[in-house]
Amino acid sequence: NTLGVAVIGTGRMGADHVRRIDEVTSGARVAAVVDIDADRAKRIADRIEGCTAYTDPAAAMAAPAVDAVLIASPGPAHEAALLAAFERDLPVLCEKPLTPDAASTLRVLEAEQRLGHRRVQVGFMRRYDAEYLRLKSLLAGGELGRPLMVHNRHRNASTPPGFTNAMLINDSVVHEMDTTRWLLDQEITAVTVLRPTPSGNAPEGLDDPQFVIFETDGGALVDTEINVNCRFGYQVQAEVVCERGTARIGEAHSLLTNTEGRWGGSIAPDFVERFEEAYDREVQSWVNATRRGEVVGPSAWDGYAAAAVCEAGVRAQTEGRRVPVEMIERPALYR
Ligand code: ISE
Repeated sequence: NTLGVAVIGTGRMGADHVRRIDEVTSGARVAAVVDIDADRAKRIADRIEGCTAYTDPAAAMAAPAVDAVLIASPGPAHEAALLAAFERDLPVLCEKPLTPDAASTLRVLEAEQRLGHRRVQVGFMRRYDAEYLRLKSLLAGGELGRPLMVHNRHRNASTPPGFTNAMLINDSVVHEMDTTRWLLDQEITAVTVLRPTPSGNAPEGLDDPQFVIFETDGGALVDTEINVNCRFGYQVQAEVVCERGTARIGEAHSLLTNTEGRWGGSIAPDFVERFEEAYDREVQSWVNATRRGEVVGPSAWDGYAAAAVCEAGVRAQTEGRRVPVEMIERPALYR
């Protein structure tokens, strides 16, 4: 029972997921690709046996060969695709953000609750990164004591054209929102954003870097340096400060060289490379669970919680003050 997957959106992430399912993932095949650019969809479909190109997500989902859906279109297109998948009760892996704001994410939560069972896994891939997994199990084991603070660094070499201050929160810092909730098993209760004088590398209209602070309901403080035009590469690091020690990941010391009086290693250029194995594990885990008839991983509730924190984050950024996070109570389906 090979899982026939429809991949919606063939941009950077979508095209990478098509390659992954075609070449890396076991137990699944790409049965359909969807893109508003018909030529692009067809070019990709033509390279894969038994794969059909579509421009309309709902039409792809209606195809008998399609058993599950991977949504990798731009965020504003997610809600319609999710609701179409629910209509056919198809399992979904949806790239982050689940939807672009808390109100639309709530509509998705309500629709999934009407189905009566979970259908969605959200693509917070850091939860599948080997180093984050080790950090999570170390914290859960309790030997370092209670986490007091987390220091995150989130650096991109550069941003695509049109990247805005709001995207800095919604597309980038959203990952730290999710890893904070997941690592600490706490909810974020308030967000503050501070900004230094922008870097000379910052494109017009973007204040880069920024410094984002979360408070949690467990009394922890979490800071994130978000620095998305650092030029030198893609770097994601986290240090958790606990009562009896600290734990740090993201140093990327898998290969160290000594030469010409210097020591060093290399830095991945982008997230597709840095998190390649995490994406592989994420998609394989989704496929395995789906074939067993189960839903695992970050849920639509996690997508909603992140969206609620994003909303507070964008307000904190524009209003220049500490903004409390407003969230509904966790529905029974997600407990
Ligand atoms: C991008 O959308 C991602 O999800 C990357 O993980 C993040 O590092 C980047 O800043 C975002 O733009």
